[in-house]
Amino acid sequence: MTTSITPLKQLAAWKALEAHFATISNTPLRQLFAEDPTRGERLNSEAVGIFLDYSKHRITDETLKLFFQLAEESGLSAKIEAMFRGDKINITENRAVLHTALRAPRSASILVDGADVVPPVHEVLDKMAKFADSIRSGSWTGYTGKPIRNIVNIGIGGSDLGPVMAYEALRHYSIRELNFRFVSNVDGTDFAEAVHDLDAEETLFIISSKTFTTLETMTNAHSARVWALAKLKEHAAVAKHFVAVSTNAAEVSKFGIDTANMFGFWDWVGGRYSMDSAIGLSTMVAVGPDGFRELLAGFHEMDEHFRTTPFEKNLPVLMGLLTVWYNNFFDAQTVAVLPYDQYLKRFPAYLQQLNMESNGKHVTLDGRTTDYQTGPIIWGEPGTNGQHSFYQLIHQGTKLIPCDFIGFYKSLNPLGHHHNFLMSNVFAQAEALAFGKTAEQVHAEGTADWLVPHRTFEGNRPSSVILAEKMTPATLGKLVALYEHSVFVQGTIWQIDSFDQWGVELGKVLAQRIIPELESAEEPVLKHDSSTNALIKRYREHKRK
Ligand code: G6Q
Repeated sequence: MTTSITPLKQLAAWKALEAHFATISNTPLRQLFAEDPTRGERLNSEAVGIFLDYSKHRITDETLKLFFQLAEESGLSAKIEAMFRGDKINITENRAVLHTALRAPRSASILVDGADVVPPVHEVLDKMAKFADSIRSGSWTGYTGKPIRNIVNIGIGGSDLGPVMAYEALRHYSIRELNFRFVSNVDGTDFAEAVHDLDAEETLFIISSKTFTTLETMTNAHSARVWALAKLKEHAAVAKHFVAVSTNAAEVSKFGIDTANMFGFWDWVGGRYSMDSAIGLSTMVAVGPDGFRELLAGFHEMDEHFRTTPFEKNLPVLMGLLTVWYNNFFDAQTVAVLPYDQYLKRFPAYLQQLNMESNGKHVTLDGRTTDYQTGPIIWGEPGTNGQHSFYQLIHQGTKLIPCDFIGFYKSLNPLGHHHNFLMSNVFAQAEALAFGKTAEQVHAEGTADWLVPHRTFEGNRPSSVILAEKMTPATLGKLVALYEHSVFVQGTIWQIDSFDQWGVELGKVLAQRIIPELESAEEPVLKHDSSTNALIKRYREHKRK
């Protein structure tokens, strides 16, 4: 536990923000834009090829000034340095938080407990590159001599969401001769459907698990071994069809995987921050070692921007502080992330874990219960699909939902007018949310009186627009790092540990207790609450029928 921290609500900047909020909370964006014709050109920042327009937020220069002051009073600069330096800022697990070291150049040096972590990072990257090249070139063959055509990543949570998201995002750059599948759920359907049309002789499993003890992953890994050996027969085949990504060499070799085919990482890499560690092995096989290094370079550029840029121009700082503004002052419960790029279809799901597992906490670093809201709910779908379903609620519902629109100047698949149509929707949605349509305007269109309120849009719904050149490995790295650091900024303001995840433990422990109660031949003596007891009994009865 750290020494006591001045509670957030007692900080001078927080109090000033409360007073300031009272003065501007009802000011419409229409008015803010009318009063300052330069607003749309002024309130933006561009760095490392990422452009952020934050002019359509319910803020003034005063709001920003107070938030930068809040960031200072919260010690954000020192916290950033502490993270990059490798201090053990994950205090409840006594760990350094060094995903930034995973993308540090070879020439860098970062010490954890006196040892430089950069050389081992590059050793693993080099080993991954050799392996990826051998699969891509066909020189790594299966046990019966056939080249590998299918890669199945088995992992869950941080060992799945990053690889899936990155594979989808970088599909344009991926080797088309290989099929990639991802199995995460302990529901047998996930595994069965993933392999039903695959030939075990041509299939390689990457078992991705930091601990190599996770129930879902190990259950799927064992089923994969049974499935593969049903065709390949010899146990020796495991070495040619299974590799592991893990920190646990003992469990990896117990499973039967040669540790020569194990790719390591370290306890200072959190699961949800691990897509650029060896957990990204499937990504590297897909896009090749050069593509993966480009991805890492993109991450690193954003890291450097975050570490060195004054708050006023710092993209993750701006985004993080804006999230706090709506979360804590406007009582917004969620943030919608709306990528207008089909390749980013899994990005909102990825960000769900990144944000919600990091900042879904209610105890501060010094052990107090927060008397304010922390992490928002993250959700979203790629545009324009959402416009034909849930956008209605964002435009005319009763909830305030800040939106992040993400778009690109260029499409990787230029096709007639598609891209202009797509991007026109980004600009139109942000415009409609901010400025709406007044009753006068609706009236002037000849709408019947009784229908006017239904067709009026009050506007004043905030959004950010994030633009970049096109989807590339480097762009993806920059975008992910942008959100990672924004999450860090939010966690710093809220005084929580963004890097632990105790909240996922209890359910896991209880499931372990219930498994034998579902499987035992004899009727178990159930000692849960009456609802859980009844559900277990009912399940056993129906399973038997
Ligand atoms: C992420 C979490 C969690 C973790 C999974 C998988 O930050 O710690 O999502 O990644 O539980 O864990 P293993 O990689 O150990 O199987």
